[in-house]
Order: sequence, then structure tokens, then C-alpha cells
Amino acid sequence: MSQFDLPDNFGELINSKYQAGVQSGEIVFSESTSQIIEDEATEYQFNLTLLASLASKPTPEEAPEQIQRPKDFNPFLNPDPELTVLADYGSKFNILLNKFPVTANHLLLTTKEFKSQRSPLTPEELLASMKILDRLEKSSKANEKFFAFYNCGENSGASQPHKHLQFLQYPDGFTPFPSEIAAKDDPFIANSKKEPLQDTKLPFAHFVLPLPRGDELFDEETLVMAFSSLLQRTLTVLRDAEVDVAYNVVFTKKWMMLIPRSAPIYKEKLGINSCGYTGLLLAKNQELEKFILEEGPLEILKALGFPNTGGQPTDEYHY
Ligand code: B4P
Repeated sequence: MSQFDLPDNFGELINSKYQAGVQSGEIVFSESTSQIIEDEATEYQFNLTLLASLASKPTPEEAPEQIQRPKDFNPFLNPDPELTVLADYGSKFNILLNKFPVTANHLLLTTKEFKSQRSPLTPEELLASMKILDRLEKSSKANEKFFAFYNCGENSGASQPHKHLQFLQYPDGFTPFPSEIAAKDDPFIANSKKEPLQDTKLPFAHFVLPLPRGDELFDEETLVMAFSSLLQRTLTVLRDAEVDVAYNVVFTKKWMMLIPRSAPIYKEKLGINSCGYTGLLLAKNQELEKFILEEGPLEILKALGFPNTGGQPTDEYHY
């Protein structure tokens, strides 16, 4: 038993809360269409989502008077009960529905007290997230694949400073590149003899570990060792470049990946968060969709990350 075990009907709880939220207007869902694009050089897939109407998340100026909030309003401190799936989860967290989702049932794990979105993930945050992923997969009738992500630091694409992780499902038939990379090796924790996996065909630094299976996946110590070994490499890249700490974390039950980030926005037009670095790109209008297709996903990800360090001798970039 763990304080982070979730009820068997977790999936139903999410669904009913989500349906009620959409109906009451508390959840502002954006309709979209998607296409899969295959990068010829790497043969990896990217999923390009186009919002059907102009971004429906209102800016503070556009919001109707009754929902206008002060600029520094923190939506995660006293979360709206209509968006709350589980309050006081493990006595430290809340599990909320995203108010502005692009896909149904977009979940957030938020800390009850304010904690900074610049802080690294804790053992409890990692374990709680793994339990959520596990329960989401067990509740799924269609064998959907879920991932967790964390946008850490301003350059990572984060917009809320209160600590939160997010949970989404991959589109049907989509294989994210870290899955393919992780599938090439047995589970291991990176150390001075064995570096995290990196595909040298990708033009940006990305540190991937295949995760252990079975009960070991729910062992805090294992999760922390995996995360820390990837964070070490990430911080080394950021330290060498003398930039602020910012990185994306993406993980599933099978693998974990960290990406050091140099900037949040491409050519002053396109913001990219962790979703982008697991191959899911979001265009808020047709002009941006065209822009992404012209520039190419890898060019965009390259510009907002750091050069790939695959193949470098380990002592050159250890933290
Ligand atoms: P952050 O980590 O701070 O930033 P983000 O997910 O990049 O969201 P941002 O707000 O910058 O969204 P964007 O226009 O790029 O996350 C804060 C989260 O809190 C956001 O998800 C926000 O929606 C949510 N939130 C804000 N106020 C809230 C409230 N009162 N209650 C509950 N939640 C609240 O992207 C729009 C949305 O699409 C985001 O949700 C984003 O995560 C998601 N998204 C981006 N790319 C996607 C993709 N390819 N496929 C599916 N979804 C995608």
C-alpha cells in the first residue's frame, strides 16, 4: 500500500468530472484536427495538431468580466472544485483537470502548497505521477498510451509558476521517438560507464532511459536515481552554456527523457513545451501550421534546445 494508490474508479471519476466541466463551461475545450508527419531523415513521427478556431483560452484582457482575474492569480492554490478530480492526494497534492485542454481528460498534478516550477521533481512527485500513469492505463478500455510531462523553468514553455505536472494521452497510432530509442536497450540507470541513450540523428540534446518493469517502477529510489542521472547531464549542458535552468521532462511507464532548453519560443511565433519534444506540435492557427510544415519540426526543436551530445566522451560533460 502506498499513500499514492488511486481508487479503481479513477478513470470514471475523471470522465464524469470532465463531462460536467465541459457542460457547465468551466472547462474550455478547443476542437482540433491532427496529421502525422514523418521526418524523412530520421524516420521519426511528429503529430501536428491544428486548433479549429482561434485559441479559445482568453487573454486576461479578453476574459469576460466575471472571470477576469488579477494578473498574478494562481489557479492552483485554491483550485476550483469543478476542476478537482482528487483533492488532498497523498496529503501533498491535488489532481485537477486542465481548464484549457486540447485533448479530453487532460490532467494536472499540482502541489497543495505553493512550490516553484523551477524546482526539480521530488521522489514523491515522481512516484505519484507513475501511479497516475499506471491507473490511467489500467482504466483505459482502448489501450491508450499516456505520458506525464513537466515544463521546468521559463525557457521550457511553462506559463504557471506554481509546481504542476501534466498528463496526456498519445494520439492513436502515434509512436513518439523516445519510445523507439528506449526500446533499443534494457532498463538501466546512467552512470560513469553508461550514458543515457541519445540518437545522434536528432539535432538536439535529449537524454533517455528505459525504465525498469514491474514493482521496481514504483520504487521511489529507482525513480529518483533515473531522474537524477538524467538531470545531471541536463544541468551540465545548461551550466556549460551559462544559461538559466530550464528543461522538459517527459515520461511514460516505459521510459524517461530530459531535454535541456535554451529558449521557449521559435522565431517569436511558436511556443514549444514538453509536448513538442515528445513529437506533439500544436498550431493555434493555419498560418502557424504552414509555418511548422515549412520550417520542419526538427529545425524548430534544434533551435530551442542544445546540440546533441551523443558520442562525446563522458568526462567531457559530466556535472
Ligand atoms: P504550463 O506548464 O505552465 O504551460 P503549458 O502547458 O505550455 O500551457 P500554456 O498555458 O502555455 O498553454 P499553450 O497555450 O501552449 O501549464 C499550465 C497549465 O495550466 C496549462 O496547461 C493551462 O491550460 C492550465 N491552466 C491554466 N489556468 C488553469 C485553471 N484555472 N485551472 C486548471 N488549469 C489551468 O497550450 C494550450 C494547452 O494545450 C495547454 O494545456 C497545453 O499543455 C496543451 N498542449 C500543448 N501542446 C499540445 C499538443 N501538441 N497536444 C495536446 N495538448 C497540447
